[in-house]
Amino acid sequence: MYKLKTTENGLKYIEITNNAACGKIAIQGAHLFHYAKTKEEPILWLSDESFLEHGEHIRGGVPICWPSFGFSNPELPPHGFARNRMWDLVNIIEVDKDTTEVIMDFKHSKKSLRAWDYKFHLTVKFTLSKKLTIELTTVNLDEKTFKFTQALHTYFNISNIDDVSIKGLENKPYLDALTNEKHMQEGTITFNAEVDAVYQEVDKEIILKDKKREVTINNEGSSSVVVWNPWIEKGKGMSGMAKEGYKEFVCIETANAFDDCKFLETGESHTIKVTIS
Ligand code: TA6
Repeated sequence: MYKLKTTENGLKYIEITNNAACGKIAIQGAHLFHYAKTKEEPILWLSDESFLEHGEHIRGGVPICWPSFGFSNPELPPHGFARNRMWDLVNIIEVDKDTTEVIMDFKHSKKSLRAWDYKFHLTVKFTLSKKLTIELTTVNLDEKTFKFTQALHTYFNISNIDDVSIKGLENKPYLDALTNEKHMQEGTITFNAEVDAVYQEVDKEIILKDKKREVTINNEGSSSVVVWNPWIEKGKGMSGMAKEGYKEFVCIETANAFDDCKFLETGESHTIKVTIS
């Protein structure tokens, strides 16, 4: 079952329910801001102070960072413009009683060409079932080659930041975005301070181990992963985040960032995909 709804603050979204899961996807940014398996705690975190207001940034869920991750393109807003624009709903397919597919797209416009002078077609396919998959495909419709970076900036709901660990990134090189230094990951990742790390050469399943459950993350078309938690001080200053909000989530972001940036020639496409279970 699915419904097109609008929040009291004017944010248009699609509400999806099937036997296996439920979800909510805002038309603005094609932003999935709720996903939970039936009778389970949400997998995705959504800030209690998130605006859910048309034109405002949604804090949580899976922001689509495109065509640039972070500040990698100084001419664009941080994390690019795709997450702030209205996408088009292409189709909703109820594959079976446990599976719903939602396809949305976003093409270049006079406005986007002013910000980023390339013609493109961006399509995202969400599959909500016992697993969540998100596939984001970029097609270069321009006569020029373009470079882009991107991330599915997933906020995972956790019991407490003190009680989680991340496996699967051991012995991977990473850039510490806080110091701009490069290191090698030793052992599992735990948290006792702000973490903002871009891992490269990622080639296997990642496991987020929480007190209450384990969540697995498998990536395709991506060899970089960003791990982020703002901790106390940074967390206090983040828009749409409560003072203690940092305790409730960790971001593990399937990306094409930094060394894992992508170049597309005319007519070429690239798909990045995350499977969360
Ligand atoms: O992905 C980590 C990061 O780049 C952090 O440095 C922090 O800026 C975070 O994204 C939040 O970004 P946002 O623009 O969503 O507030």
